[in-house]
Amino acid sequence: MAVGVFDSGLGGLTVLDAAVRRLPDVPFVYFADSAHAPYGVRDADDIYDLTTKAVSRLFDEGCDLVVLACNTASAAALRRMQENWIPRDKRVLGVFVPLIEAMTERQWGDNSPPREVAVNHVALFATPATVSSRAFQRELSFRAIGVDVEAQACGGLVDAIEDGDMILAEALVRSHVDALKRKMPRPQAAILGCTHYPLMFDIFQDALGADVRLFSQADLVPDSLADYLDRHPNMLGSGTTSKFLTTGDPARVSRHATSFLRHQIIFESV
Ligand code: DGN
Repeated sequence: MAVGVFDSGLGGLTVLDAAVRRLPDVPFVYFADSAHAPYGVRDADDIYDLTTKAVSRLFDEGCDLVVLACNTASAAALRRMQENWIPRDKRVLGVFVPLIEAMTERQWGDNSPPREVAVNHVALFATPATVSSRAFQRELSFRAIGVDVEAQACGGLVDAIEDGDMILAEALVRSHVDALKRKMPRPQAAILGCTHYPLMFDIFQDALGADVRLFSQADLVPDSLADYLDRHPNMLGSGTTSKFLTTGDPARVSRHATSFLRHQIIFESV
């Protein structure tokens, strides 16, 4: 049994790549719903339908555990899926909780009441759908009080990264950081709330300034996945090799993924 990793496009590869380095013996199946990307401009029902379809496909591949390496899907679909859709013998994990646990310095699964934390001026950079869902603020409110979150919807950034247009992507990062700073001049920490954005980590850090602590899911999710697998070894088997599926054109997606991660990745059609 492999672990499933889902994203609407290539962004989840930033999480997958780090997870493969952290868990080299675990086989993964990556699903990129490239034909329907970006999700960040779709409505919540649409995102729910597309996400459940993709996750079903990963279940069919034998993945009992699926990571939604997509904040937009985690924000718009995960709670609804957990309420009434996921079969008893399967698990679907999102990418918000590891981020919030790191930011609030909590151990995995610490369900004690919300409390004051060290960082209280936080910038959130995410897709328009993630920002308008306010899912980050909701999850944060279960764990921390008194945190002022200023969110910046980074319109256009996922498209620029998917197209490999790094000049446009850099210009967009700088203009979105400027827009955020007009609303919150001195954030203490910043959250990259989209799995595409770790590819622009250095540009975000440069635009924000070295004193702003930047949290990226590519750094945090692999450790929490390793921790989860330690506690749930039944979610894992052996014997499969990793594979990459896409609803888009596999040649084009493979080309972009390869230049994205700087090593060869070959996608197959779903
Ligand atoms: N990588 C996805 C996320 O984390 O939100 C981007 C989603 C999209 O399609 N815009």
